[in-house]
Order: sequence, then structure tokens, then C-alpha cells
Amino acid sequence: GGSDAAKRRAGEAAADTVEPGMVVGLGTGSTAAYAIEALGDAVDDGLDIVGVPTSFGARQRAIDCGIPLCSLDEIDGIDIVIDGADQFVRDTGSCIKGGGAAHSREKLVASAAETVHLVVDETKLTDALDHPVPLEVLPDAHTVVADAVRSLGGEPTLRDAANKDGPVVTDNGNLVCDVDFGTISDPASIATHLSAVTGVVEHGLFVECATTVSVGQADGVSTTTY
Ligand code: DER
Repeated sequence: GGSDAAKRRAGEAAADTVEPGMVVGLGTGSTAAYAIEALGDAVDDGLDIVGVPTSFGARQRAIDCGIPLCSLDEIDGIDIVIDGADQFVRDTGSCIKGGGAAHSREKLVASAAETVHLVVDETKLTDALDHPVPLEVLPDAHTVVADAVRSLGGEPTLRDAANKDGPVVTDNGNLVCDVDFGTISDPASIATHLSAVTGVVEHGLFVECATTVSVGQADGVSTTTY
């Protein structure tokens, strides 16, 4: 969803904030991809940065764009991570991530980042989160986790792969379960409960995690800092 022009404007606006010498978390998905491309162009023009990819896909994109890379355990923290979202609440900076099945490493990189700059097109904006929440789950645990999330009021669906028989398998070798909670009035409470479910590696509720958001429209971009 969302127009490519709007996604491009958001991604390029975030890339423009990157300073020489920064360590940059590289997000996953089609909106963050525009930021990666813009950073690649800036590196070609002499910008000195190091990227930390949040997924295999982001790593491949960064390699193709010529961005020097390193892993999280080679650096002392991240200056800025630029990443997308499936749904975003502008008032609070909370969002749901995981559409690209990369939310575990995305959340890890975000947790180590000084600035979390989310990039979305306006179709992602909502007043209240009501998008299904992706869970990365240990393969053996998916039926047990399904039962546990039902008792939390969620409706779980194991995420089927598109170009492969069977379920999606993450970069970490786990499965993804999308849980529909309807409208989520208290994201922090659901996040706490999901984190406590045995077998859940990570959930896609990012509660008040954005420090900055760039919202792309067809004819412009607006950036908010929290
Ligand atoms: O998986 C993620 O969290 C991604 O950021 C993703 O959900 C956003 O993807 P998009 O920018 O292609 O909509």
C-alpha cells in the first residue's frame, strides 16, 4: 500500500539527516529501501558512514548500494536507525512492525540506537493500532503460542510463505504468527503479556519507540520529532 513517491520522500528525508561518521541502522521493507538507496548515493558522493542491516534483505540492498557494513557486536551503539512500519500512531510514536518478518533484529537495532527515525507513507497512519501483531515464534512452539495468545484475546494465524510451500521462515530460522487483537487500546499492556509468552522470540509492538517520524505524501513530507 501507499504510493512509491510518498515512500521515497519519507526515506530520502530520513537519509538527509545522516551525518558523516555515523553508524546507521538500515531498516527492512520498501520504505526503508528508499533511505538505503539515498544513503548509497551519499556514500558515492563521499559520505563516511557504516551501516548495520536489520535483515538479509536490507543487507543485500546495502551491498548493492555500496554502503560499508558492520554487525551490531562490532560497534558501540548506533547513532540512528531508519526503518519502516506497518501501522503508526503519530500522537505517541508507537507502531506495529513485522510485515517483513524482520522485527526481532529491527527491535534489537532500534534498542541500541540513539535516534529511531521511522519512515512511513500516510496510509500507515492511524489513531489507534488495529493491525495484526506479528510474533516471531520458535517453530516447535507455534501451537502452544497460538493457545496462549487466544487467552490474551488474540486470533493467531501462522504466516504462509508466498513463493515457498509451507510457512514463512525468518532470517533466524523461526516462524511468524500474526495475531489479530482488533483495536489495541493499551499497547504497553499487550506488549508486556506477549513478551512473557514462552516460545515468542519477539513481537511487533514497538511502544513509543520512534524519536522521529517522516510521513511521506505524494506532494511532500512532514517530519515530527518526539
Ligand atoms: O517489517 C517491517 O517492520 C517493515 O518495516 C515493514 O513492515 C514496513 O514495510 P513497508 O515500508 O514496505 O511498508
